[in-house]
Amino acid sequence: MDRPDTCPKVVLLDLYERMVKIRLFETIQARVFRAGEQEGFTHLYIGEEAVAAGACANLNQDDYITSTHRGHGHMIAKGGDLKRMMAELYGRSTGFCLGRSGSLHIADRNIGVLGANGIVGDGNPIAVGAGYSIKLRGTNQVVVSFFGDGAANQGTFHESLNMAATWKLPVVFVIENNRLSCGVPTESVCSLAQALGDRAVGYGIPGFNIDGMDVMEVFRVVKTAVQRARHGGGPSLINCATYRHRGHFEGDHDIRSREEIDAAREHDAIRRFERFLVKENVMTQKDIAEVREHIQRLVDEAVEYARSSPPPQPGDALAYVYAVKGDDEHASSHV
Ligand SMILES: Cc1ncc(C[n+]2csc(CCOP(=O)(O)OP(=O)(O)O)c2C)c(N)n1
Repeated sequence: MDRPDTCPKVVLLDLYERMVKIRLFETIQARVFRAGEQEGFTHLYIGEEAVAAGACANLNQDDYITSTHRGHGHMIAKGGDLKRMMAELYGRSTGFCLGRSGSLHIADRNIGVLGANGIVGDGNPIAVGAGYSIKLRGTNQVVVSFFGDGAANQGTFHESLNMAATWKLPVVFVIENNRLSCGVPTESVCSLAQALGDRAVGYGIPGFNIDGMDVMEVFRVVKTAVQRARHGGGPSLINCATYRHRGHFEGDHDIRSREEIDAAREHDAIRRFERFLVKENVMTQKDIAEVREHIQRLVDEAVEYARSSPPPQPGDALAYVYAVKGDDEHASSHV
Protein backbone atom coordinates (compact mmCIF):
# COMPACT_ATOMS: atom_id res chain seq x y z
CA MET A 1 0.00 0.00 0.00
CA ASP A 2 1.43 3.37 -0.99
CA ARG A 3 0.33 6.68 0.41
CA PRO A 4 -0.33 9.01 -2.52
CA ASP A 5 0.32 12.77 -2.22
CA THR A 6 -3.44 13.28 -2.51
CA CYS A 7 -3.99 11.61 0.86
CA PRO A 8 -3.14 13.96 3.75
CA LYS A 9 -3.98 12.79 7.26
CA VAL A 10 -7.46 14.31 7.24
CA VAL A 11 -8.35 12.34 4.10
CA LEU A 12 -6.97 9.10 5.54
CA LEU A 13 -9.04 9.47 8.71
CA ASP A 14 -12.12 10.29 6.66
CA LEU A 15 -11.65 7.20 4.49
CA TYR A 16 -11.17 5.04 7.57
CA GLU A 17 -14.30 6.33 9.29
CA ARG A 18 -16.44 5.82 6.20
CA MET A 19 -15.31 2.19 5.92
CA VAL A 20 -15.79 1.40 9.61
CA LYS A 21 -19.26 2.98 9.57
CA ILE A 22 -20.33 0.63 6.78
CA ARG A 23 -18.78 -2.41 8.46
CA LEU A 24 -20.25 -1.83 11.93
CA PHE A 25 -23.66 -0.81 10.58
CA GLU A 26 -23.97 -3.96 8.49
CA THR A 27 -22.53 -6.23 11.16
CA ILE A 28 -25.38 -5.23 13.46
CA GLN A 29 -27.83 -5.34 10.62
CA ALA A 30 -26.88 -8.93 9.81
CA ARG A 31 -27.55 -9.81 13.43
CA VAL A 32 -30.98 -8.19 13.73
CA PHE A 33 -32.00 -9.48 10.31
CA ARG A 34 -31.13 -13.03 11.33
CA ALA A 35 -33.08 -12.52 14.55
CA GLY A 36 -36.17 -11.82 12.46
CA GLU A 37 -36.44 -8.13 13.36
CA GLN A 38 -36.53 -7.02 9.69
CA GLU A 39 -38.47 -8.29 6.73
CA GLY A 40 -37.64 -8.73 3.06
CA PHE A 41 -34.28 -9.26 1.44
CA THR A 42 -30.91 -7.90 2.42
CA HIS A 43 -27.64 -8.09 0.48
CA LEU A 44 -24.63 -7.02 2.53
CA TYR A 45 -21.67 -4.96 1.36
CA ILE A 46 -19.25 -6.21 4.05
CA GLY A 47 -15.80 -6.70 2.50
CA GLU A 48 -16.33 -4.16 -0.29
CA GLU A 49 -16.21 -1.00 1.86
CA ALA A 50 -13.06 0.44 0.26
CA VAL A 51 -14.87 1.00 -3.04
CA ALA A 52 -17.79 3.08 -1.74
CA ALA A 53 -15.62 4.93 0.79
CA GLY A 54 -12.79 5.72 -1.64
CA ALA A 55 -15.17 6.85 -4.37
CA CYS A 56 -17.63 8.90 -2.28
CA ALA A 57 -14.85 10.74 -0.43
CA ASN A 58 -14.37 12.62 -3.72
CA LEU A 59 -17.98 13.81 -3.93
CA ASN A 60 -19.87 16.87 -2.75
CA GLN A 61 -23.27 16.64 -1.13
CA ASP A 62 -25.01 17.71 -4.35
CA ASP A 63 -23.20 15.16 -6.49
CA TYR A 64 -25.24 12.09 -7.36
CA ILE A 65 -24.74 8.38 -6.97
CA THR A 66 -26.71 5.45 -8.29
CA SER A 67 -26.56 2.19 -6.44
CA THR A 68 -27.46 -1.48 -6.52
CA HIS A 69 -29.23 -4.20 -4.56
CA ARG A 70 -26.08 -4.15 -2.35
CA GLY A 71 -26.58 -0.49 -1.58
CA HIS A 72 -26.17 0.23 2.16
CA GLY A 73 -22.45 0.93 1.80
CA HIS A 74 -22.99 3.47 -0.95
CA MET A 75 -25.54 5.39 1.06
CA ILE A 76 -23.44 5.43 4.22
CA ALA A 77 -20.34 6.50 2.29
CA LYS A 78 -22.36 9.34 0.69
CA GLY A 79 -23.31 10.61 4.16
CA GLY A 80 -26.66 8.88 4.78
CA ASP A 81 -28.07 9.32 8.27
CA LEU A 82 -27.67 6.02 10.13
CA LYS A 83 -30.89 6.36 12.13
CA ARG A 84 -33.11 6.99 9.11
CA MET A 85 -31.34 4.21 7.21
CA MET A 86 -31.83 1.67 9.97
CA ALA A 87 -35.44 2.78 10.38
CA GLU A 88 -35.99 2.17 6.66
CA LEU A 89 -34.53 -1.32 6.94
CA TYR A 90 -36.96 -1.94 9.81
CA GLY A 91 -39.82 -0.70 7.60
CA ARG A 92 -40.61 2.15 10.00
CA SER A 93 -42.32 5.43 9.17
CA THR A 94 -39.21 7.39 10.24
CA GLY A 95 -37.11 5.73 7.53
CA PHE A 96 -35.72 7.54 4.49
CA CYS A 97 -38.62 6.30 2.36
CA LEU A 98 -41.14 6.25 5.21
CA GLY A 99 -40.70 2.50 5.54
CA ARG A 100 -41.91 1.78 2.02
CA SER A 101 -38.70 0.70 0.30
CA GLY A 102 -36.71 -1.31 2.80
CA SER A 103 -33.20 -2.26 1.71
CA LEU A 104 -33.66 -2.53 -2.04
CA HIS A 105 -34.89 0.93 -3.03
CA ILE A 106 -33.61 3.16 -0.29
CA ALA A 107 -32.92 6.69 -1.52
CA ASP A 108 -32.27 10.24 -0.29
CA ARG A 109 -32.36 13.05 -2.81
CA ASN A 110 -30.99 15.51 -0.23
CA ILE A 111 -27.59 13.87 -0.43
CA GLY A 112 -27.83 12.89 -4.10
CA VAL A 113 -28.55 9.19 -3.53
CA LEU A 114 -30.82 8.37 -6.47
CA GLY A 115 -31.64 5.00 -5.05
CA ALA A 116 -30.59 1.47 -4.39
CA ASN A 117 -32.01 -0.71 -7.13
CA GLY A 118 -33.38 -4.22 -7.22
CA ILE A 119 -33.04 -4.39 -10.99
CA VAL A 120 -29.51 -5.43 -11.90
CA GLY A 121 -27.97 -2.96 -14.36
CA ASP A 122 -30.63 -0.27 -13.93
CA GLY A 123 -28.45 2.24 -12.11
CA ASN A 124 -26.40 3.02 -15.23
CA PRO A 125 -29.20 4.48 -17.39
CA ILE A 126 -30.39 6.47 -14.36
CA ALA A 127 -26.85 7.84 -13.94
CA VAL A 128 -26.78 8.81 -17.60
CA GLY A 129 -30.12 10.61 -17.16
CA ALA A 130 -28.72 12.49 -14.14
CA GLY A 131 -25.58 13.29 -16.13
CA TYR A 132 -27.67 14.67 -18.98
CA SER A 133 -29.66 16.78 -16.51
CA ILE A 134 -26.38 18.21 -15.13
CA LYS A 135 -25.31 19.07 -18.64
CA LEU A 136 -28.63 20.77 -19.45
CA ARG A 137 -28.62 22.71 -16.18
CA GLY A 138 -24.97 23.68 -16.65
CA THR A 139 -23.85 22.84 -13.10
CA ASN A 140 -20.52 21.23 -12.24
CA GLN A 141 -22.00 18.23 -10.43
CA VAL A 142 -20.94 14.68 -11.23
CA VAL A 143 -22.56 11.26 -10.97
CA VAL A 144 -20.91 8.07 -9.76
CA SER A 145 -22.67 4.89 -10.81
CA PHE A 146 -21.82 1.80 -8.74
CA PHE A 147 -22.63 -1.63 -10.20
CA GLY A 148 -21.43 -5.21 -10.12
CA ASP A 149 -19.52 -7.31 -12.65
CA GLY A 150 -22.81 -9.10 -13.36
CA ALA A 151 -24.48 -5.79 -14.24
CA ALA A 152 -21.58 -5.06 -16.60
CA ASN A 153 -22.93 -7.84 -18.81
CA GLN A 154 -26.37 -6.26 -19.12
CA GLY A 155 -27.24 -4.39 -22.32
CA THR A 156 -27.84 -1.27 -20.23
CA PHE A 157 -24.09 -1.11 -19.50
CA HIS A 158 -23.21 -0.78 -23.17
CA GLU A 159 -26.04 1.61 -23.99
CA SER A 160 -25.19 3.81 -21.02
CA LEU A 161 -21.46 3.98 -21.71
CA ASN A 162 -22.05 4.67 -25.37
CA MET A 163 -24.45 7.53 -24.68
CA ALA A 164 -22.38 9.01 -21.83
CA ALA A 165 -19.23 8.91 -23.96
CA THR A 166 -20.91 10.38 -27.04
CA TRP A 167 -22.49 13.27 -25.10
CA LYS A 168 -19.45 13.66 -22.78
CA LEU A 169 -21.62 13.35 -19.69
CA PRO A 170 -20.11 13.76 -16.20
CA VAL A 171 -20.54 10.15 -15.12
CA VAL A 172 -17.96 7.91 -13.44
CA PHE A 173 -18.83 4.24 -13.89
CA VAL A 174 -17.49 2.13 -11.01
CA ILE A 175 -17.59 -1.66 -11.29
CA GLU A 176 -17.54 -3.55 -7.99
CA ASN A 177 -15.97 -6.70 -9.31
CA ASN A 178 -16.44 -9.32 -6.59
CA ARG A 179 -16.07 -12.12 -9.19
CA LEU A 180 -19.59 -13.45 -8.68
CA SER A 181 -23.14 -12.79 -9.84
CA CYS A 182 -25.18 -14.67 -7.25
CA GLY A 183 -23.48 -18.08 -7.62
CA VAL A 184 -22.12 -17.59 -11.16
CA PRO A 185 -18.35 -17.03 -11.37
CA THR A 186 -17.68 -14.07 -13.65
CA GLU A 187 -14.98 -15.84 -15.66
CA SER A 188 -17.53 -18.48 -16.67
CA VAL A 189 -19.69 -15.91 -18.47
CA CYS A 190 -17.29 -13.12 -19.42
CA SER A 191 -13.99 -13.32 -21.27
CA LEU A 192 -12.55 -10.13 -19.75
CA ALA A 193 -13.67 -11.06 -16.23
CA GLN A 194 -10.97 -9.36 -14.15
CA ALA A 195 -10.13 -6.66 -16.70
CA LEU A 196 -13.56 -5.15 -17.33
CA GLY A 197 -11.99 -1.68 -17.33
CA ASP A 198 -10.52 -2.57 -20.74
CA ARG A 199 -14.01 -2.25 -22.19
CA ALA A 200 -13.56 1.53 -21.98
CA VAL A 201 -11.55 1.33 -25.22
CA GLY A 202 -14.74 0.42 -27.06
CA TYR A 203 -16.27 3.76 -26.07
CA GLY A 204 -13.17 5.93 -26.40
CA ILE A 205 -13.03 6.82 -22.70
CA PRO A 206 -10.39 6.25 -20.00
CA GLY A 207 -10.54 2.82 -18.34
CA PHE A 208 -8.82 1.46 -15.23
CA ASN A 209 -8.43 -1.90 -13.51
CA ILE A 210 -7.55 -1.29 -9.89
CA ASP A 211 -7.26 -2.93 -6.48
CA GLY A 212 -10.64 -2.23 -4.91
CA MET A 213 -9.35 -3.48 -1.55
CA ASP A 214 -6.96 -0.53 -1.35
CA VAL A 215 -9.06 2.47 -0.32
CA MET A 216 -6.33 4.96 -1.20
CA GLU A 217 -6.03 3.60 -4.71
CA VAL A 218 -9.80 3.84 -5.19
CA PHE A 219 -9.74 7.38 -3.82
CA ARG A 220 -6.87 8.42 -6.10
CA VAL A 221 -8.23 6.94 -9.33
CA VAL A 222 -11.82 8.10 -8.76
CA LYS A 223 -10.47 11.57 -7.95
CA THR A 224 -8.90 11.80 -11.41
CA ALA A 225 -12.10 10.60 -13.05
CA VAL A 226 -14.30 12.97 -11.02
CA GLN A 227 -12.09 15.95 -11.87
CA ARG A 228 -12.19 15.04 -15.54
CA ALA A 229 -15.99 14.73 -15.42
CA ARG A 230 -16.43 18.03 -13.55
CA HIS A 231 -14.39 19.87 -16.13
CA GLY A 232 -16.30 18.63 -19.14
CA GLY A 233 -13.99 15.74 -20.03
CA GLY A 234 -16.76 13.15 -19.97
CA PRO A 235 -17.04 9.70 -18.40
CA SER A 236 -14.53 7.11 -17.19
CA LEU A 237 -14.81 3.42 -16.36
CA ILE A 238 -13.13 2.03 -13.24
CA ASN A 239 -13.08 -1.70 -12.54
CA CYS A 240 -12.39 -2.38 -8.84
CA ALA A 241 -11.32 -5.89 -7.80
CA THR A 242 -13.08 -6.58 -4.53
CA TYR A 243 -14.55 -9.39 -2.43
CA ARG A 244 -17.77 -9.83 -0.51
CA HIS A 245 -17.40 -11.61 2.81
CA ARG A 246 -21.02 -12.70 3.06
CA GLY A 247 -23.26 -14.78 0.86
CA HIS A 248 -25.09 -13.18 -2.07
CA PHE A 249 -27.92 -12.32 0.32
CA GLU A 250 -28.40 -13.02 4.00
CA GLY A 251 -29.57 -16.61 4.32
CA ASP A 252 -28.11 -17.61 0.94
CA HIS A 253 -26.26 -20.87 0.47
CA ASP A 254 -22.73 -19.68 -0.39
CA ILE A 255 -21.09 -21.62 -3.23
CA ARG A 256 -17.59 -20.72 -2.05
CA SER A 257 -15.53 -22.88 0.26
CA ARG A 258 -14.88 -21.88 3.87
CA GLU A 259 -11.14 -21.91 3.07
CA GLU A 260 -11.58 -19.43 0.23
CA ILE A 261 -13.60 -17.01 2.33
CA ASP A 262 -11.21 -17.24 5.29
CA ALA A 263 -8.23 -16.66 3.03
CA ALA A 264 -9.88 -13.59 1.53
CA ARG A 265 -10.65 -12.21 4.98
CA GLU A 266 -6.91 -12.25 5.66
CA HIS A 267 -6.72 -9.46 3.07
CA ASP A 268 -9.65 -7.54 4.52
CA ALA A 269 -9.51 -3.93 3.29
CA ILE A 270 -10.20 -2.42 6.71
CA ARG A 271 -7.62 -4.49 8.63
CA ARG A 272 -5.09 -3.83 5.90
CA PHE A 273 -5.75 -0.08 6.09
CA GLU A 274 -5.49 -0.13 9.91
CA ARG A 275 -2.07 -1.79 9.68
CA PHE A 276 -1.03 0.89 7.20
CA LEU A 277 -2.33 3.76 9.37
CA VAL A 278 -0.44 2.49 12.40
CA LYS A 279 2.76 1.87 10.43
CA GLU A 280 2.61 5.40 8.98
CA ASN A 281 1.96 6.91 12.44
CA VAL A 282 -1.39 8.30 11.29
CA MET A 283 -3.29 6.48 14.06
CA THR A 284 -2.41 4.49 17.16
CA GLN A 285 -4.21 1.31 18.23
CA LYS A 286 -5.90 3.46 20.87
CA ASP A 287 -7.17 5.91 18.21
CA ILE A 288 -8.52 2.98 16.22
CA ALA A 289 -10.32 1.58 19.24
CA GLU A 290 -11.82 5.01 19.99
CA VAL A 291 -13.10 5.51 16.44
CA ARG A 292 -14.64 2.04 16.48
CA GLU A 293 -16.28 2.64 19.86
CA HIS A 294 -17.69 5.97 18.74
CA ILE A 295 -19.15 4.51 15.54
CA GLN A 296 -20.49 1.50 17.40
CA ARG A 297 -22.41 3.89 19.66
CA LEU A 298 -23.92 5.64 16.62
CA VAL A 299 -24.96 2.29 15.16
CA ASP A 300 -26.48 1.11 18.45
CA GLU A 301 -28.42 4.36 18.69
CA ALA A 302 -29.66 3.84 15.13
CA VAL A 303 -31.00 0.40 16.05
CA GLU A 304 -32.75 1.76 19.14
CA TYR A 305 -34.23 4.60 17.07
CA ALA A 306 -35.53 2.15 14.48
CA ARG A 307 -36.94 -0.27 17.05
CA SER A 308 -38.84 2.47 18.84
CA SER A 309 -40.18 4.15 15.68
CA PRO A 310 -43.80 3.54 14.64
CA PRO A 311 -44.65 1.49 11.54
CA PRO A 312 -46.51 3.20 8.68
CA GLN A 313 -50.26 3.31 9.14
CA PRO A 314 -52.26 0.91 6.93
CA GLY A 315 -54.64 3.79 6.12
CA ASP A 316 -51.73 5.63 4.45
CA ALA A 317 -51.00 2.80 2.03
CA LEU A 318 -52.04 4.83 -1.01
CA ALA A 319 -50.30 8.03 0.05
CA TYR A 320 -47.35 9.10 -2.13
CA VAL A 321 -48.42 6.81 -4.96
CA TYR A 322 -49.35 9.64 -7.34
CA ALA A 323 -47.73 13.06 -7.70
CA VAL A 324 -49.88 16.13 -8.05
CA LYS A 325 -49.38 17.91 -11.38
CA GLY A 326 -47.02 20.87 -10.98
CA ASP A 327 -45.77 19.69 -7.60
CA ASP A 328 -42.83 17.42 -8.18
CA GLU A 329 -41.20 18.24 -4.85
CA HIS A 330 -43.94 16.94 -2.61
CA ALA A 331 -45.62 13.63 -3.12
CA SER A 332 -49.36 13.73 -2.64
CA SER A 333 -51.69 11.65 -0.57
CA HIS A 334 -54.47 12.14 -3.12
CA VAL A 335 -55.34 9.17 -5.27
C1 LIG B 1 -32.53 -7.57 -14.40
C2 LIG B 1 -32.27 -8.54 -13.29
N1 LIG B 1 -31.85 -9.79 -13.58
C3 LIG B 1 -31.60 -10.68 -12.58
C4 LIG B 1 -31.79 -10.31 -11.27
C5 LIG B 1 -31.48 -11.31 -10.14
N2 LIG B 1 -30.21 -10.91 -9.50
C6 LIG B 1 -30.19 -10.19 -8.36
S1 LIG B 1 -28.63 -9.82 -7.87
C7 LIG B 1 -27.97 -10.66 -9.18
C8 LIG B 1 -26.48 -10.76 -9.35
C9 LIG B 1 -25.85 -9.45 -9.62
O1 LIG B 1 -24.44 -9.61 -9.70
P1 LIG B 1 -23.52 -8.36 -9.73
O2 LIG B 1 -24.06 -7.31 -10.65
O3 LIG B 1 -22.13 -8.81 -9.99
O4 LIG B 1 -23.63 -7.74 -8.25
P2 LIG B 1 -23.21 -8.44 -6.87
O5 LIG B 1 -24.41 -9.17 -6.36
O6 LIG B 1 -22.07 -9.33 -7.14
O7 LIG B 1 -22.86 -7.29 -6.01
C10 LIG B 1 -28.96 -11.19 -9.98
C11 LIG B 1 -28.71 -11.98 -11.20
C12 LIG B 1 -32.26 -9.00 -11.01
N3 LIG B 1 -32.47 -8.57 -9.77
N4 LIG B 1 -32.46 -8.12 -12.03
